[in-house]
Amino acid sequence: MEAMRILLVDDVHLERMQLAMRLQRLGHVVEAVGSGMDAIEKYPLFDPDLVLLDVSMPDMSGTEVAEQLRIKHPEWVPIIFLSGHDEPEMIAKAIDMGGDDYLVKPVNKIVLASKLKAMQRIAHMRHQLKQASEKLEEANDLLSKQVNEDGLTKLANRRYLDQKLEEFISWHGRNNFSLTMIMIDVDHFKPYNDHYGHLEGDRCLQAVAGELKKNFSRAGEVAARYGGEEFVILISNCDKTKAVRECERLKASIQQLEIPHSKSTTSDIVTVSQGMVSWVPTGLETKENMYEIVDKVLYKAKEQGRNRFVA
Ligand code: GH3
Ligand code: MG
Ligand code: MG
Ligand code: MG
Repeated sequence: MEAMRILLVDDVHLERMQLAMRLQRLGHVVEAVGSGMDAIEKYPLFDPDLVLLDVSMPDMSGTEVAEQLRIKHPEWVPIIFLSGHDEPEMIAKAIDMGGDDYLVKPVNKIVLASKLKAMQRIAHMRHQLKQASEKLEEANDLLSKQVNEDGLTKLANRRYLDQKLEEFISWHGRNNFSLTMIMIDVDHFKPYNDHYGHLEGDRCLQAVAGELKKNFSRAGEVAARYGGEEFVILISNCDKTKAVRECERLKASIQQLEIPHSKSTTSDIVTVSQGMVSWVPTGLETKENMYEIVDKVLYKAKEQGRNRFVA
């Protein structure tokens, strides 16, 4: 069994020191304090597995200390009371006040050692429980991240985009703010894949996504993979004038990647087309409607020669 961290609280210096020594000899780590106030202060710093608590102390009784500890620290750490009294009523009261056990002073060596063993079992279970719940929390965090993330590009996925678009529509509708939505499609991506291979195609999408992430990661901005080689950007509280600048910026940032594309009839590097809409939602628009509208605008950009945006 592993050693415990024991917080020992007793106002009588000699008794405290003797007991501390015995506990240390049994292999435990001991923090010994002489008053209830000190115990309450030390508790969170020391993070004990067990508290040995003298009942009768001048400033604050052991039962009062136990009560306070139980209120302040909901995670249950065993408390064993120490007392010169062995009346049943005293024992019953101490347990009622949040104690787990009761030892009569002077504490018998054998009794002490065996009670400590029982407490070690509890400490061991507590540690295991804590580890398990930490692991569970980690797994939960990972899962909730994965649920909203596109595996290839690490951008937000369609699921997250759908959810945000609905939220944005109703929020901007309520507050009368402009919302901007940009749909982006990689130009001539099928010939890119055919010529350079699917793996290189994936790398190209990752590079494009990297630029989207870089350019649209502020609060109120969402960069997501809509599907295939298509992406959608949402920009909160953004009107058309500002949105045009964003589209220009994005076009330039994709171009500066200078990814060679020998099969493009638009350029000799990878380019994108963008369809953009900026509007003040009524709040009644559906996400399906908006995808359809922005897709039509994107189609115009394709028709007009690609590597451009249409608003
Ligand atoms: P346009 O300029 O009109 O957009 O032409 P395009 O060739 O880009 O259009 P099209 O929609 O015909 O081609 C899209 C291609 O994107 C086809 C598909 O194989 C490829 N694609 C979709 N998702 C992925 C992916 O995850 N990885 C790779 N490597 N290719 C993908
Ligand atoms: Mg005392
Ligand atoms: Mg496409
Ligand atoms: Mg395309």
